[in-house]
Amino acid sequence: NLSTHCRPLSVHARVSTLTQDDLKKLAADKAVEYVKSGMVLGLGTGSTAAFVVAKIGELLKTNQLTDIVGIPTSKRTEEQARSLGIPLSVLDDHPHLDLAIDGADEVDPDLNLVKGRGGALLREKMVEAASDKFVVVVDDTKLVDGLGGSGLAMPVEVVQFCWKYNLVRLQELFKEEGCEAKLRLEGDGKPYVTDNSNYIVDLYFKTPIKDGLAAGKEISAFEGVVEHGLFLDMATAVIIAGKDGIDIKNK
Ligand code: ABF
Repeated sequence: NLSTHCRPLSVHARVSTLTQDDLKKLAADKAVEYVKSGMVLGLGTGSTAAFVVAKIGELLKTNQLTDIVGIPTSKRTEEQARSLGIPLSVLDDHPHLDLAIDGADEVDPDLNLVKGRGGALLREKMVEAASDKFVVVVDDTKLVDGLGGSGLAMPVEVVQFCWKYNLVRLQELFKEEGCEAKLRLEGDGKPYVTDNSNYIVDLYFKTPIKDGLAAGKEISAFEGVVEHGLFLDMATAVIIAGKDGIDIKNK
């Protein structure tokens, strides 16, 4: 089981300049310690999760892990896992997962999350909700006092049909939080399209969301909203890498 502790890094590691990627890899490697042979495993999306997938591929190649079935949370992750020879399946065939490991955009003190800046929120939520354990890997820049408090986006996946109608409704819903809603665009100015052929409306808050549970319910009640990036009461543990070492917070 994951236990709460802070493992200090060596003096050398502390004084040397660890990059954000080094921290992500530290968290990823720690999380992979909880992967056991025979597991059905949710494979997250994003740069931190990519380190997890790479490590699992490495352990399978050297037979330190066997009989893993990976359930990818995006086409990107599916491609990476396939290229590493990780056996893959889908929820249809493996509706029950032992463990899912994924990154996050924000983590609050109760281990509630904002996810989906990478655009994979729908598949992430489906896979992670089906897992016995959901371990989140982040560097300490992701910690916030309240969700929506980082000033960065909280994504909502919406159907393409009349997306503007839902964008306006979402912005109105969070008027008190000073919400600004924007359609996510690609570099070429075209709308970003998710793996599920939907659009993403990114919500930017001036003040954190007051009641995440109520907010999630209200967002989901809009017809045409497919999923939102509030992952509440889902993480069983969060592995946080900072300059001084790894901290593991358990639910
Ligand atoms: C996924 O990747 C997403 O839910 C989240 O948006 C993002 C985090 O990316 P990174 O690890 O690159 O910061 O986990």
